[in-house]
Amino acid sequence: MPGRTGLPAWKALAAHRDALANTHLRGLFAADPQRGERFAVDAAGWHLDYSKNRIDAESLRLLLALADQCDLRARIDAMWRGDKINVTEQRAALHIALRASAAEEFAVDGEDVVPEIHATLARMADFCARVRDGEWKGYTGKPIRAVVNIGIGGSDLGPVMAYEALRHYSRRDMQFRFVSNVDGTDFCEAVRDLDPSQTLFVVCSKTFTTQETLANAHAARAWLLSSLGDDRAIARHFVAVSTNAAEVAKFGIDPANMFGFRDWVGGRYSMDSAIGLSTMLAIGADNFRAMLDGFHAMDTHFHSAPFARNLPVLHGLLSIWNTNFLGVESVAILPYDQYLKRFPAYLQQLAMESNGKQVSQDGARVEYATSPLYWGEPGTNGQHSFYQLLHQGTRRATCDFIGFRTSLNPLGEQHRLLLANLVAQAEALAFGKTADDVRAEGVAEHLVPHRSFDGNRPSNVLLADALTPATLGALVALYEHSVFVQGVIWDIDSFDQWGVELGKQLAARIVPELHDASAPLTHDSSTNALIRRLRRH
Ligand code: G6Q
Repeated sequence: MPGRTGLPAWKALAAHRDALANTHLRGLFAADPQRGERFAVDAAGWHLDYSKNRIDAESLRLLLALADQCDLRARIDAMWRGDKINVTEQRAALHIALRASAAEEFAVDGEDVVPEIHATLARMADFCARVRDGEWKGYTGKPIRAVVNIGIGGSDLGPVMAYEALRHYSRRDMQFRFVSNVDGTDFCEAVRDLDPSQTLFVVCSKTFTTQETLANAHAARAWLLSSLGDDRAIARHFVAVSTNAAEVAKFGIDPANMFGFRDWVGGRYSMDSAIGLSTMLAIGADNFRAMLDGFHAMDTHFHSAPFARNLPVLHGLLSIWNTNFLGVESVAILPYDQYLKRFPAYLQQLAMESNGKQVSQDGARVEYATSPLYWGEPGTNGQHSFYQLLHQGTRRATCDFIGFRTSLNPLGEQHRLLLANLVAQAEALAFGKTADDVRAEGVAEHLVPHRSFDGNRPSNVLLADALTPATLGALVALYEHSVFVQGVIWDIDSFDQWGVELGKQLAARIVPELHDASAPLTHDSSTNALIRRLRRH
């Protein structure tokens, strides 16, 4: 089988890109008055307008042919079957089972995993109800009023993003904090105004061996015991979410207070597993289930819709077009909703840890670009900062604008202002402003180049009616599947993360070297000098 760049569709796309080189979005829209409606798709409460990408009907036809030639359908079926599609770790990637209905079956190694998932959800719901109702008491008999999630990476970014996104639906008489960084500042600032007797720690770690999480969990235990003074308090103030019952017990958390999941849930795909316990504590079990239903609706669409009308497939293929054929290097995630302020950070991990790889599944170096960089901020704030580069810079980025028709906090005209800005930015990027238009406004000739906009800069617009648990779930599932589609086209394992290992190993070696000033240093001269400098201070 030829490598990806040798596939007929890949070659045809390269030729097609050259043929489109002088085409501007202005021309494409002028030639097809229906383009805005034609290049759009709806699924699971979301509307994707992808018409402002530099594509025509032939580009789409060729991208869909590329999906076929990369066996996308077979790879989706393999995911659904629970095959070990995470080849380097020999694991299934079956996060779709986390949101399956009780009537469905998903098997790993011949065992249906859905009953266990629903049993865990029921335990989580029962626990959350008891904490929220005040029935679950702290060691001194007071109800819990603060929840501190301790975890990092996939055990933090999903929970904190979901909490912030769904804050509107959360208990306002409780505090929710998220501690991830091994920097002691993170923990100290998170707990400084909390009452230990009313604080519950949720220690989230799939492996329960992660250095940062264990350091923070030990700090939490010391903080709690310095106030409550009795080891028996741990059982009332600590719960764990993990796959590793032995390590949880070793830490001193009663396995009865542990919520489990399985190794076929990748960290960055785990916010809808038991790792979502803090989310459920905040929004309640019914809202959590509504979020799972949103995930499930997008899963069903992804699995069953023809590729030409399939939202995650089209979204993923457009990223391939922009990355591999138009040379775009980054994707700006621009939610026009303040509640989604952590969504860009969440997506950074989802996309870049999944597809930031340089070898194909069989270990050969790839000869094409893989994941672009992801970054972003909520609009309209970003407009007053980095949008300058998006409009007139020499670096090419694509933008995903995300917005909601209605606001959860209507405030006079403000939602209309917000939405007008979203729509205007996508329009400005696509169509720009020609030098002639600028001159016609009477601008002095020497300023014309400064005030012209080339346009022809691609973007997607994603709209839903309102930010609800269900639309959030569907949005996350859309990106999960888009990332998978891109990984299939790039022929990489989107579910491992070996690239994070080396830094961890080197840090483990340096910790004792910082501690012991007499330890010989055998690194390079820069690393040695930095360690000596840090020892002095
Ligand atoms: C995610 C990664 C990584 C992981 C963290 C935390 O896909 O695997 O971000 O989530 O390293 O790991 P633990 O949950 O095991 O502490």
